[in-house]
Amino acid sequence: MATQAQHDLLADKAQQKVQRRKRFEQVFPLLVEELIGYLQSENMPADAQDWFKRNLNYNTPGGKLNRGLSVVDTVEILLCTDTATGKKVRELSEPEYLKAAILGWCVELLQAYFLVADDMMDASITRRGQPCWYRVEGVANIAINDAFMLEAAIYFLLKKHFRSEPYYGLLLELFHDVTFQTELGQLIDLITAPEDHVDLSKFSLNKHHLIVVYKTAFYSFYLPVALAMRMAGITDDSLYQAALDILIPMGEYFQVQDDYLDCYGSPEDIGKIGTDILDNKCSWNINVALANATPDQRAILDANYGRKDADCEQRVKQIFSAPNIDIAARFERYEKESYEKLNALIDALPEGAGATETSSGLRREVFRSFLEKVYKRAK
Ligand code: DMA
Ligand code: MG
Ligand code: MG
Ligand code: MG
Repeated sequence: MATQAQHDLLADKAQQKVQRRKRFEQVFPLLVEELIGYLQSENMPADAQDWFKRNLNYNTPGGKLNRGLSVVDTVEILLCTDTATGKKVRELSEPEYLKAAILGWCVELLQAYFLVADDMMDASITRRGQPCWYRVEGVANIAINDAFMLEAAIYFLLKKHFRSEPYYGLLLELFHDVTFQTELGQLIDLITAPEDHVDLSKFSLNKHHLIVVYKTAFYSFYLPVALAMRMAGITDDSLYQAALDILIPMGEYFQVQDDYLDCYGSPEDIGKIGTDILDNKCSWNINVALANATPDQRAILDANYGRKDADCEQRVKQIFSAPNIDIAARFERYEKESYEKLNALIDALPEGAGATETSSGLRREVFRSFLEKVYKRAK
């Protein structure tokens, strides 16, 4: 049983988490003001200003904010840890915090941009507990331009706040590179799941690996940490490679969770209604099922997967939970093994590698705190 002291410590940690999130959220309205200020300066009509504001507020906050908060957390770990003792020795200054938070919101804007488009392409219904943006009254295909505008907001904010920094070009390069990688991932996700032609023999866990690394891991895991490393003045390429070597498998684990929750999460928790079976997606669930199905089960999967029909979807779900397939049990095992594997990777990282006058070098805590945000998540 937990002692009173342990209990207090946990309550304290939970409280800190709420505060960190609140402080980060308070920055967003300032950025909206700056963006709308630009439209005003260009004499855009009031209805255009209102539309953009609604787009920004509907699609950017309201998620878990793991990506954005990880930028702030990483900057704090890199700048405020004493290299020798590994202890936190100071707080971020207000200007440092603001810069880190702006980079964090730029990652959240990138995410908003991808999600608005993703929901149209995946024919999804809800996102973060509300209708997908393209399904809001009067929006429809305007959502395509709205997605582009969410992306444009990133570069407006980067220019405004980072143009005079020596690492400005490197931030742009990072955003451009991971955007291209994510779009490659979305491309292979979509062409592996044609709407009118189901062919489960095209799927494999190898294919799945390629899709999820590109569509999710680079922008969701590598980008936040790499941005923070740039801001902390880390220049050694090998440290970016070391970060990538941990964050790509962490991102893969995260997308397997997403695939699992698409079928087994509750819409109240995950804020969205799963569409992967209807959409013929090359998800983790179907690949694990294919690897373990009997010929009879395989025939049922062939006949029912990827059909836009709720009864077909149910039949697929039944196969997923058959005793010899039992996706839920296999996922539980996968989750445990991934957690152990990721912790081993983190433990092997040389603590404080690349330390300089201004930064404590790469710290294991950067990766631990990111992993703790997603481990055993239900949403
Ligand atoms: C997520 O893929 C990838 C991007 C780039 C948004 P997904 O369609 O599985 O995401 P979700 O389940 O959130 O719609
Ligand atoms: Mg989707
Ligand atoms: Mg998708
Ligand atoms: Mg999904």
